[in-house]
Amino acid sequence: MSTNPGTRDVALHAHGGVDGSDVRTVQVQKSLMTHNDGVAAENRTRFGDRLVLNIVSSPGSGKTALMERTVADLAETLRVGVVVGDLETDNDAVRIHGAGAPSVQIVTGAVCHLEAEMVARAVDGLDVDQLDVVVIENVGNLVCPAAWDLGEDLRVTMLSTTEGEDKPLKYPRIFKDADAVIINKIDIADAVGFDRDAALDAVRKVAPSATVFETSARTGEGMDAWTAWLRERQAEKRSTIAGAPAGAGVAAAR
Ligand SMILES: Nc1nc2c(ncn2[C@@H]2O[C@H](COP(=O)(O)OP(=O)(O)O)[C@@H](O)[C@H]2O)c(=O)[nH]1
Ligand SMILES: [Mg+2]
Repeated sequence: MSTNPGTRDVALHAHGGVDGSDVRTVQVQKSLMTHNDGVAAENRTRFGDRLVLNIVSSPGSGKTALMERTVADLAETLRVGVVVGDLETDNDAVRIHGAGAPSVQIVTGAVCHLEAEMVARAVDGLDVDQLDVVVIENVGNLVCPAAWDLGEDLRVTMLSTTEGEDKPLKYPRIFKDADAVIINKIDIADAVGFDRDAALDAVRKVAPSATVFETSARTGEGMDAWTAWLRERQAEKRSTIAGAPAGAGVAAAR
């Protein structure tokens, strides 16, 4: 067991014994979250005026496919680097690299979400100064990643047409904090009997202020609106930080 309160060993092994164990577990978890929030703040400082996204969804919604297209579509205008989290394999980092962007894979083993410290270590493998946008593809999961700030500016939650329209209602926490919600795989919406109105209603109910995109990472439909939004957010962050007093180059914490 590690002595560092921010390591996963503590969280994994902190499930106590019998009497009083619940209280102890809560305290450890709290300290873990406090530690995480501190590292997330350091990440935010380190990212400077780069736009940083945290993309979350169920496994297989199309996060990596969307990123492959996004980095290719933005190649002329923005330099994008990608950090990818998965329980095993570096398949996704290889795919992103194949699409033309630097990428770093975090292999989390048994951990079902990324933490700020994992991102801090991964970012050592990216030449951040040479980037305009950093995308963090979180581990595929609609529950665990919700609580962990990674130092991002924007959280993007993805839902695909094959998952069922009510996912935002069933997993509200991960949708309610989203700055954008992407409904992906619209190319097969009809084939899978996707009820678009019901899905949009569910998203609006849980995340009324999120910007909603409907995309197909397969055909490219909807990509223009998504990449235009990213360019706007990136320009906005850059100008906000350029206009901030010296030394204040830190975006507000989420
Ligand atoms: N038809 C269709 N398939 C897609 C789309 N986006 C991703 N996929 C497929 O869905 C599967 C999972 O995609 P992937 O990008 O690995 O999902 P991730 O686990 O969220 O990163 C792959 O077989 C993709 O080719 C899409 O927009 N339309
Ligand atoms: Mg992926």
